[in-house]
Amino acid sequence: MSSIRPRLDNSFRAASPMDTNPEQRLLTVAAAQLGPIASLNSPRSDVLARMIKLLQQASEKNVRLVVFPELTFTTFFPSYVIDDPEQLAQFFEPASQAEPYAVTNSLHSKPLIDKAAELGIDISFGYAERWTEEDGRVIDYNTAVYYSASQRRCVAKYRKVHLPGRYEPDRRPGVTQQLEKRYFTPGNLGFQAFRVPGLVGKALKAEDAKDLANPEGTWGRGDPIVGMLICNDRRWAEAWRCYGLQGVELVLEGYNTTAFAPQYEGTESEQESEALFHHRLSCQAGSYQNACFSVHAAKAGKEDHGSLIAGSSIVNPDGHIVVESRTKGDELVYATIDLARCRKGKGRVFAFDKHRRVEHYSRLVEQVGVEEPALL
Ligand code: ING
Repeated sequence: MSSIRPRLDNSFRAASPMDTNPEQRLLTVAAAQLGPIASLNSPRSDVLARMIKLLQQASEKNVRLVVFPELTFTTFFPSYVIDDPEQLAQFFEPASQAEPYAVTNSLHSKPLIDKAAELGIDISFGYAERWTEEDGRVIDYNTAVYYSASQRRCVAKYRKVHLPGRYEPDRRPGVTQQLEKRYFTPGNLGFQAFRVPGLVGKALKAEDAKDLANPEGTWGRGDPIVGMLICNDRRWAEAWRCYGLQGVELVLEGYNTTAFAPQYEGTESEQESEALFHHRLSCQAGSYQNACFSVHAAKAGKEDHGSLIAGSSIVNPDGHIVVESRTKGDELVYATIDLARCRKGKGRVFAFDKHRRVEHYSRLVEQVGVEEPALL
């Protein structure tokens, strides 16, 4: 073919009227991948030291936001049958209406919070939350929080909605357990996006926008819009879309994903590569279909209960993996992203207001399981 086909990237594509050149909203973000936390009684101080070391590395790379894994302080204990309530309690951080973010004062996490504040780095991290209701009822959640260094406080909490696995242990010998339905209650906070202050320059504030006639004129100009997911949530398009319908620009997600389980089909390497494929597929599809960046932080490697995939990554609004971890150990996976790149997808292919036909979507919220068409 004689004619030179223009390369796909932007530099060759003639600017179209759609291509307003929005101001850049640059931000350096990172996934702090943790290697294995071997056992049920791995010393917390060791884990904290590893996390603080990753924060220090982040600071040297001018990273402003670090995402830590799901249940980041301990081994993935839902892989164990833990019948002793005392032993189970040690994995949980108490919280209540009086102190919804007590975790930041816990000896298990305060050194991390203090380091984040000192370095001026926002962090999100997952942990097991033991919530005491006003009436004294205790409810256990698989939770993540967002800590704003500039505000010196947590500004958001998310509780994992999609709990995989089962309630009753699988009593077959040698199987890998997945007991999140046993240890946690499905999250009750929904998928609430939130804005994070202090991360991008010249963010439009409500005060300055109050006399703007057209609210769409503020889209993509305020403080970054963030949503949090936890592990299995990333496999559910509904969860991503709830954030997409809030204009999300950055989804943060930590995970512990089994690489191999003896009860499933396939060799260790076959299962691990399939698990990595489905992890990437979920993250890339979610980002692309909601025109947002996403940051994914694994707890990876061989823990006493079994092995977990790595694959920590940063994905862009076109669904491309910008950067991915190269090891199964502690590793900072970082990139400078331009949140303005969300505007193309949000204004064209996924301009939800122009293209969605909600009159046909009722099954999505009226049905839980499959209802097949009648047999012929
Ligand atoms: N772990 C796994 C995850 O969703 C899983 C559970 C693995 C479900 C593979 C389906 C397939 O990544 C957690 N912690 O949710």
